[in-house]
Amino acid sequence: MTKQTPLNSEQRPSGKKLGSRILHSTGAQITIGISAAMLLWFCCQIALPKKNNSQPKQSALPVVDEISKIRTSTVAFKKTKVASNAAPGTSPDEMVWIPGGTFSIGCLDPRGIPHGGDKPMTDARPIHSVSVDGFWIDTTEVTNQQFSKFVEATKYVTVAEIPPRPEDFPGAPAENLVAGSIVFTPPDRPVPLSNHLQWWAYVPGANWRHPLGPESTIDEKMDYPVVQIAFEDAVAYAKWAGKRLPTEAEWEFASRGGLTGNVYPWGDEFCPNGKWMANTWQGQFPSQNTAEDGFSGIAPVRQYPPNAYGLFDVSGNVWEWCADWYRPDTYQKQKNDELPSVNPSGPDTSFDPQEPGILKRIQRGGSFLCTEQYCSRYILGTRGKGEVSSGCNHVGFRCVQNTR
Ligand SMILES: [Ca+2]
Ligand SMILES: [Ca+2]
Repeated sequence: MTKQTPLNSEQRPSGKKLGSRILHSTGAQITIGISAAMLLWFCCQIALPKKNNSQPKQSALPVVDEISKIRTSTVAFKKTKVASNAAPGTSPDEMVWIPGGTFSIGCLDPRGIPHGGDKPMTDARPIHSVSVDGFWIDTTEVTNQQFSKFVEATKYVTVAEIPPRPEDFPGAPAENLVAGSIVFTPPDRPVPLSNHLQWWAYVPGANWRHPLGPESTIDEKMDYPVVQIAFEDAVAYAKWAGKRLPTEAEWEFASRGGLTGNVYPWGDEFCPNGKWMANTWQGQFPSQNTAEDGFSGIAPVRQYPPNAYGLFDVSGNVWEWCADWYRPDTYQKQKNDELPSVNPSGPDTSFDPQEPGILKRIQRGGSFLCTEQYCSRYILGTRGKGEVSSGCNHVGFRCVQNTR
């Protein structure tokens, strides 16, 4: 077991360990089997793997604590240079052309700014220059309607719909090897934010068709983003659609809308002129959701103003898978020229010191569960991460495409 500090929003449950523990648990309710001892959480997310993954070779991390350096530094964001690449043809349906260019990726320590939260976001530094070529990007998160067409055409079965295999969880009681996924289950009273078990549960039968469990449905929610999607599910959809997942550099370039160092996709103020710009969380997390922004859960796409590139919901609503493996030192390596900074695709291994051995890809933008009390990753430049085999009811994706 990884050494664990008191749980906080920088931590998330170990996918493999959580899955293993759940599946090994006994008793009528599978969620009882989750215990804090094997949880490592990150932001508002949780993980359940389909199978044991082999861990890529890991390299040592530099000791980086540059918070004070960043705060006192004049180094920040160099002006974004948007390329003049014309779109190579007419836009594919519901996509927009991003001409690419050079921009400063990452974020400053957001602590102290309104809605900035209490996390230093050290893995989003050093801020450094990155260049990306032009690409098309979906204007919205992939919707249930879009994903339904994919499933109808291919008969694709998502990870959450497949029962865990006994060989992947040796010794687990057969009755625990049931298909399902992770669902936000808020307590009815305030709870310390140190124990994520109080608002997450593994729900048998939860999947993209039934995001909150077997009784839930998407029948009237075709314009909502699809959720309960593992990384490989998103990749399969993208391939079918002739698209791919964005790199985190592409995602961030597009989300900044041509601006420089903006805190949010729309600018630097969370609610300019009192207007809600994204679906996040208001109230005391996780028990009180005042939904002042209009939605207590996921919103249909396009309910808030788009950014300057016409992208909706890049911050908030649902997290969005990106193609890159997660490592906390990716940006340092890019800055050091140990990794490319032109069309960067991230490291070739995954490593999260909070959960060594768990394979994670990048997720971006935060979700309807994000709040400065717990996870402020609606702030641009911040980086999320998710265990690759895990879905959740606040994780979705959008796609990119290079040419028509
Ligand atoms: Ca909301
Ligand atoms: Ca989003």
